[in-house]
Amino acid sequence: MSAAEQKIHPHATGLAAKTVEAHQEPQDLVFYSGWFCPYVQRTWITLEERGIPYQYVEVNPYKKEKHFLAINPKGLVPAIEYKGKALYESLILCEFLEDAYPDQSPHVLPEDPFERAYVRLWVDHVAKQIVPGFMRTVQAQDPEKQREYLVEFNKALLTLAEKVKGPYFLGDRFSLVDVALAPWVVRDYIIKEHRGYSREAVGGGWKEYAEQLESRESVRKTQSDREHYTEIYARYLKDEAQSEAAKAIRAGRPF
Ligand SMILES: N[C@@H](CCC(=O)N[C@@H](CS)C(=O)NCC(=O)O)C(=O)O
Repeated sequence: MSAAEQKIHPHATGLAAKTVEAHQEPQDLVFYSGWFCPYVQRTWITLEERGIPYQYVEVNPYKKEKHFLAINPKGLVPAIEYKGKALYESLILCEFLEDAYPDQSPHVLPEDPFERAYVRLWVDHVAKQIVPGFMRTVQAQDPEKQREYLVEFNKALLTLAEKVKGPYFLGDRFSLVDVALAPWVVRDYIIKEHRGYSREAVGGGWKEYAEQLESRESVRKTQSDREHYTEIYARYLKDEAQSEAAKAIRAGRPF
């Protein structure tokens, strides 16, 4: 791991810093987070949406510290400890929070089995098409490749946008599809500034939907100041990042 990655800004800023401050007390659920991480933000949004009590612990996953590897052997954030037992992987954590706190409303998964499966189907689209599409567009260095990946990324967004009932994916109800996607929507200014992306160009009402996601309270409350994300993405834009995700994208491996 590069020295630069080990020296990322040490803590959340902006609105996220206030949320961190409000979650310092010990709880059954310890949330191991990295303020900068979009995968973390999924789990964090779910915790905030559902009003689940949690203790926030900041980790720099690039340091691969022993105490953290004991919680997540992959050394990735997010991870949690729930009553002393450890779990990780952002979407699995979001689903775990549904199962472990069944009486806590609201839920991000509907009750109806068809609707639940339908949500998972579109979460899968976000995970397999949209997120890798974003990363490929950011990391590509050849201008022709950048354009090609941007076209593919826009197509993946439009496919989803056409299914949005509005204001959120399922209509009035905020669901796991919105949760899974929102962290990349709030980071899309990076490809707007550097890769020619525009929300308008996607079509299908994408711009309106993206605006709903970024203004949701749980999304805003888990967001740090832009300048610190910009530092991190500068390495991705030069394809110099050494994170597991960056290496997988470079090698064309699924992540
Ligand atoms: N598939 C994982 C991805 C988590 C992930 O890649 N987290 C990054 C931070 S954004 C990390 O911990 N990186 C450390 C590394 O790559 O060594 C999830 O959904 O939770």
